[in-house]
Amino acid sequence: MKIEQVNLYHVRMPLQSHFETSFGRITTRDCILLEVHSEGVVGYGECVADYDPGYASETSGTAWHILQEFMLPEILGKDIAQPGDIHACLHMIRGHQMAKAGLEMALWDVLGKMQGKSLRELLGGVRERVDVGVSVGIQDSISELLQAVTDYRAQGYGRIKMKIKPGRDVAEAQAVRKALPDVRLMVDANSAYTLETAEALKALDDLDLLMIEQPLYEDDLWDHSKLQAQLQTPICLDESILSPRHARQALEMKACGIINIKAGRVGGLSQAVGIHDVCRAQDVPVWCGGMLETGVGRASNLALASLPGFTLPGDISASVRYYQHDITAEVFELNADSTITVPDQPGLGVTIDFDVLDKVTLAKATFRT
Ligand code: OSB
Ligand code: MG
Repeated sequence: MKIEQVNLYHVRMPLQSHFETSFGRITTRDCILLEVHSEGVVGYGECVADYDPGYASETSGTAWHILQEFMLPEILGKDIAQPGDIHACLHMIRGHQMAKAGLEMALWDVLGKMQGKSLRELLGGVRERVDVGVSVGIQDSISELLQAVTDYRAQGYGRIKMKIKPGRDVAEAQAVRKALPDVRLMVDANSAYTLETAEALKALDDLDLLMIEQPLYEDDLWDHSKLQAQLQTPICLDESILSPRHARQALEMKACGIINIKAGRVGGLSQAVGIHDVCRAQDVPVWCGGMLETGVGRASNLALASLPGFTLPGDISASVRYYQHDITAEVFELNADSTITVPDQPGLGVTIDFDVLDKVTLAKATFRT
């Protein structure tokens, strides 16, 4: 794949409803859409860095800067055999996983279109539909939370994740468990606790939760290990795991029992598959996390989640949960069995709706050899 031209679109999408986590509330979602031109084929990738550095240190602004100044000059004109090979070209760029992952995703789309293979086929996925759940933000009151989760349950979601933060955790989870005794339930703290404040989380052990996601700071592997020893509920790491090495170390330390894999957070699909492989070799379950992606990133997540080790439902909800008008012509719908069907067309299997893209694009730039 000769990389001849890359177009960047800074996109800002209005969310259907606000999304609140322990690090803040958003009403719009930023991303960068990458459009790679190679030998007559055009592929798309989504860089999932948000406008603000709340979830991770990368932002749409830093990703644009790093892509423009460092990554694209390095990659333009290169002939790449496999999408994961870009990391050898970019080895002098530390961090910036989400920027790298967006570029890698576009190359997977190009490769699939050239070879007439879906991303699922290219990655070795084994399922045609994948189990999914919905991630519910922190609500203004417990009654609004109960309304939100029962609505999602009625729509067919069999797994619900609720966002928590100190002071908005145990009572909320107890209320949801009481209202939905059979739902597969879990919580996500997005690094809002310390070992001391996490004492409160021990009460969650009575609620039959699937897992507690990322209670402590992202660089606190060791403290997660101490906390896991005090909890029955498995800890799942999200923010802490940026590479297959981190995954191995976290498992060696018993810092978690489950890993959330987001291709963006770990530098791309090839590293995501690498983490999947590390976990699968040790029978550690993984699942596909989400970053409120557009249809482009959602297609990539569905393909990733079709790999055999993804045995828990992913944060991959139907398109309408996020956006009224998505930038892809394809709309992802929830099947009656709480699954979403994995695209089977070449590459990501999605087409861009340029009328919508135009309306949500804040800035566009073209880079050529
Ligand atoms: O921590 O999993 C997270 C969204 C943005 C940033 C971080 C997270 C999330 C979600 C939403 O939980 C998952 C989704 O539905 O895309
Ligand atoms: Mg998370």
